[in-house]
Amino acid sequence: MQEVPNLILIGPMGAGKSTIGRLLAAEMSRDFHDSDHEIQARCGADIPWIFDVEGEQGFRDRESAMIEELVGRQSVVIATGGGAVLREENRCLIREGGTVVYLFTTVEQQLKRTARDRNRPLLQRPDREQVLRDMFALRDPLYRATADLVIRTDRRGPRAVVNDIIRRVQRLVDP
Ligand code: SKM
Repeated sequence: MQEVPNLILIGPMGAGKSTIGRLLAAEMSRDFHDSDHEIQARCGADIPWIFDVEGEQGFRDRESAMIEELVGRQSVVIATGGGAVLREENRCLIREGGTVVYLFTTVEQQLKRTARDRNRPLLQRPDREQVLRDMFALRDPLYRATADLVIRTDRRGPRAVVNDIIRRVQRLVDP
C-alpha cells in the first residue's frame, strides 16, 4: 500500500494551527499531534514554566527533540510551535517529514486571537504588537521557505480553511 505523507502545519501564534490541525485530522481520519501540547505533557509543566526555569534555549531544545520524534510517525497531522522554523535543523526535519502547510495570518488577527492567552511567554509584554511585527519580519520568509503550500487563515473560519487544505494537498498529489 502507498505510504501517506504526514501533514505538518507551521505558522505563527494565533494562526489556528491547533484548531485547524484537530479538525483536519478528524476529517482525514488521521491522528493529530500538537508539538506544544506534547512538550508540556512530557515535561509535566506548562510552557511559561519551561521558559522561566530552562530559558527559551531549554524550550527550543525540547521542541527540536519533539519535532524529530513527531515527524518520525506515519500519516499523522502535526501542529508545530510558532518558533519551530527558527532552527535550520528543525526546518530540514519538517521539510523531510511530510507535506508542509504554512497557515498564514496577519498581525491584526494574531493580536485578536492571542489577546487573553497567558500561555505564550514571548507575548507577555506591553509591546505585543511590535513583538509580533518583528517576529513576522524574521519568520515569514522561513515559513515560506519551509512550506509546500501557503494557506490564509484570516477572514474565514477553520472549516473553510480545512476544506482548502484538503483540496490543495490533493492537487499536489494528483495535479
Ligand atoms: O511554542 C510556543 C512558544 O510559546 C513559543 C512560540 C513562538 O516562538 O512563536 C510559539 C508557541 O507555539
